[in-house]
Order: sequence, then structure tokens, then C-alpha cells
Amino acid sequence: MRNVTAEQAAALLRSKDRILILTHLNPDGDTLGSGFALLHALQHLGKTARVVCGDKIPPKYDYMRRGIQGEAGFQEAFVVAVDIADTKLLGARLEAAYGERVDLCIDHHLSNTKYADALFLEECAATCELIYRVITAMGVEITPVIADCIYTGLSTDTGCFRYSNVTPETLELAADMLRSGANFDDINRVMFETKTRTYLKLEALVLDSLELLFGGRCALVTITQEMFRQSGSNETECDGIASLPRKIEGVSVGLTLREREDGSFKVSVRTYAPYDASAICAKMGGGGHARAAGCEIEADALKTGKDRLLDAVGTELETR
Ligand SMILES: [Mn+2]
Repeated sequence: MRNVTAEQAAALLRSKDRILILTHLNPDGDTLGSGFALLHALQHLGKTARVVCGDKIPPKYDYMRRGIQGEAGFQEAFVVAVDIADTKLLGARLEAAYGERVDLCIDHHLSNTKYADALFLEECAATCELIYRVITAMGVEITPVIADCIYTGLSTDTGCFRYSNVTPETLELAADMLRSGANFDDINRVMFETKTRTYLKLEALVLDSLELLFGGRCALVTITQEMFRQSGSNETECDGIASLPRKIEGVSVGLTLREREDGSFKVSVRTYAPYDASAICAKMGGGGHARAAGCEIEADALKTGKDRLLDAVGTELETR
């Protein structure tokens, strides 16, 4: 593994063709915005590229695909991962195929496991900030669709510019994307306002599962497969739920446990300063950012997994 700059990443991409862009499981606005912005930029340079994801990409992101040319018979010659801290986040199928052969990774997670041959890593609000720097270093103009993609990553990874990860540079880049024609009002509505009916039903069930712990300083909600069945919702609609527990007055650590089909649980941890979500998740073999991180609980180990998680939370609340 070698660390590279935006300019070096751009030079690398310029020298390659047939570029496969990997995005993470449970895809969000940042991994998809990064992937599709890069894909559009590469197409501009006359290259073929494709974005893939181990999960189905929700249709609300379809606007990122406008102007993409089909690439029948595409056979990748260079593999790029965007916004992916660990090859586990590719999902089993893509990890088996590409986990050991990622040529370039562009990422903003300090917990990155350095699996790629070349790594462009800086801590910032969204991987889209880094993608913007790579695209401009490649000499590609920011078209309206690229602006839409980058704006989406910036806004979704910052809770619409509300979280502490926002810097003056984040806001300046967002302003630049508006100048380049980003449909920010439509994007904000789709990402932050619009809820499906099935999601609202799910949210009601999830709120019923709420547990307040550590004297109300920690809140935990659980999403089960049964709740998906009852509400008609599914995991692609769960983005917003992780931020729910932390909204409760007095809560500094919010935990969301989401059951997968195989019975394992995905844990999302959201904190307020000074509590470190990535420190909590590191003790569970996971990682992420200071205020937003994730880890796993194995199938059939819910009780012990939850105990370990709450131990980690307790330590964090006591020692900070
Ligand atoms: Mn991200």
C-alpha cells in the first residue's frame, strides 16, 4: 500500500481505462455520489467505467445515472473503491472477486484498513470532497450531473450540513456545486424530507423498541426482520433511523441494531462530543468516524454481543 495525493490519483486514473468503481453495501449518498461523479468524469475523458454495488441501488439515486452510456461487454482493467474503509463492506460476492485487487481507494475514513494498492485518504466530511479534488486534477469540468452527485455526498454525510464534521471547505464546495448547477432543492427533498409510507410504519415500530440506558444518556433501538414484514419496509429505507435515538434530549450515544436476513445484526453508533463512536465500535471489531461508526453482532450472539456493546458504551461514557 502507498499513500497518494489527489494529483497522483488523478494521474493514475488518466493512465487507465475500463475502470470498475466499487461502492459499499447498504449504499448511501456519499459512496454513490463518489462513484457516479467519478464515472461521469471518466466518461468525459473517453474512458469506459462502471459503478457496482453488492446491494441493490435504491431508485431515489437514479438521477445520478443520467447521461451514462451503456458499456456492453465491459471487462475491468483497473479497480477503484470509493468511501469503503474495509473490504468487508463490499459484501461477500464483490469481496471475493475484488477484495485483494483494489488498485486505488479514495476514502475519508481514518479507520481504513489500507487494503488497496494506492490510497488517497484524508479525513473530511465526505468522500465526495476528495472525489471533487481528483476530478478537477484530471482536468474535467464539473457538469450539472457531477455537481448533483458531489452535492449529494456532501449533504447526506453531514445530515444536510448540520453535523460537526462540516468544515468551511465543505460549505465552500457545496456553494461551488450550486454554481455548477446542482439541483440542491430537489436532492434535499428526496434525501431529507420524503418518507415512504412503509418507512413511516417501520419508524413507529422501531420507536416502540426504544430502550433508554445509562440514566438516559444512551438510547437503543432495534429493527427486526419481523418489523420489515409488518411494515412492508426494507433495509434500503433505514438510512434515517440511525440518527433517531440521538435526537432524544439528554442522549449522547445513540445505538441502532438492525437484524439482517441471516440473523446477524448491523450496529450503528451515533454520538455527540466528546463521546467517540469509532472507539466504541473498535472494541467490537468495527470502525468509522468520531460521531458516526458501525460494527456487527454475529447471528445467535445477540445477548452477548449487546452486552459487549453496552460495556463499550459504558466505558466511553465514564472515561471521556
Ligand atoms: Mn462517506
